[in-house]
Amino acid sequence: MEKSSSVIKKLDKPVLSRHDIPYQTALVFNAGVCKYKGKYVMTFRNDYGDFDAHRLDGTNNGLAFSDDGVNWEISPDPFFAVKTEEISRVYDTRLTVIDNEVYVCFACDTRHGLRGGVGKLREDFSGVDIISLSTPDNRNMALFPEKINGNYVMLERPMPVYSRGKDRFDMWICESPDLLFWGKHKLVMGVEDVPFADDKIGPAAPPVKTDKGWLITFHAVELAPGRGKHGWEKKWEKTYRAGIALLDLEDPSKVLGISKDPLIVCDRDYELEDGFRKDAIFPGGMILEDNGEVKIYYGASDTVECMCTANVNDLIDLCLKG
Ligand code: BMA
Repeated sequence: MEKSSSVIKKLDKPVLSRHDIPYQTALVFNAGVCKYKGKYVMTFRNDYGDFDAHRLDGTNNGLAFSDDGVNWEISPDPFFAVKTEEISRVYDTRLTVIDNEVYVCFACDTRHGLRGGVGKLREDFSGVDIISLSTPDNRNMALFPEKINGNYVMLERPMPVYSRGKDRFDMWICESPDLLFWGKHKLVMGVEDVPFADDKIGPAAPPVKTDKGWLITFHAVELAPGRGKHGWEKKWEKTYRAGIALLDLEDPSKVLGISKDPLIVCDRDYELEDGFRKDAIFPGGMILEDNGEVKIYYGASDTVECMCTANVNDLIDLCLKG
C-alpha cells in the first residue's frame, strides 16, 4: 500500500467521527481549524442522513472546541447552514484568524454553479456573516492570516472547464483591500507542477507563516479510471492526496518549492473502512505551535476527520528538496 511521508505522525484514530456528534449525522470531514483565544476551534462538515442505509439528505456545519487540539467538545447544534432557492449548501470551511477575528472561507453550491465564499464568524459563535461570494466556478479558498503589502490575500481554485476541454484545475492567488472586492488574480501553481496530480489541484489549509516562507498544503487529484468503484458512493474512482509547498513571504504568488511526493495519503484502516469515497485526503486546517510542531487536520474518505503532526523544519525541508 502507498504510504504517507515518513515526516508525519498520525493519531491512532480519527479526531472526529459521526459517533461523536450529538445531532443527526452521517459523514464528518473536511474541517477548518484555528487557534483562537487560547482554544482550538473547529468547524466541520456534516453530511447528514443515514450512514448504515448509505443515504445522505443534506449538509450542515458543526462547531467544536478543544484545549489540546486532539480531544474535542461538540456544540449541541450545527452552527452554519444555508439553504435557499438558489443555494443548496455551504461546506468545506477553512478558518483563519486575522487581527483577532475568525474568518471563514467556504464552498457554496448554487443552481448556477459552484461559488467560493468569505465570511466572518460571529463573536458568540452563533453563525457566519457572509462578506463576499465569487463568481462560478471557483472554490477551495483559503485566506492568509495577515495582510501582505497592505492587502488581504487568498488562495483560490477556479475551474476552467470550457476553455481547457477537461479538468485541468490549478491554484491561484488574489488580493483585496476589504475582503469584498477581489482582484490581481495570478496563477501560483499548475496541475502540471505536481507529479502526483493529473486532474486538478487546490488550496487546502490556510497558509502558515514560517521564517523560510508561507507553508501551504494542497490537495492533488489523480484520476484512477478502471480501478472501479471505491467506497459506497455510486461512482468514485479518483484519488485525493495532500501535498506540501512553500511560498515566498513577500510575494506568495512565487513558489519556493513543492515536495514531489505526497505528504498524506489514505494508509490507515480507520481512514478507509466504510468510506464514502475511499482514498480521499482533504486538509482544511494547519496550526504551527510554539515548539515547532505542526498539526494538520484533514478529512479522510469523505467520512471522518483526522489529524497528524510533523516538525515544521521537516516540512520545509520536504518543500525545498523538491
Ligand atoms: C471535492 C470536494 C470535497 C471532497 C472531495 C473528495 O470536489 O467535493 O468536498 O472532499 O471532492 O470527494
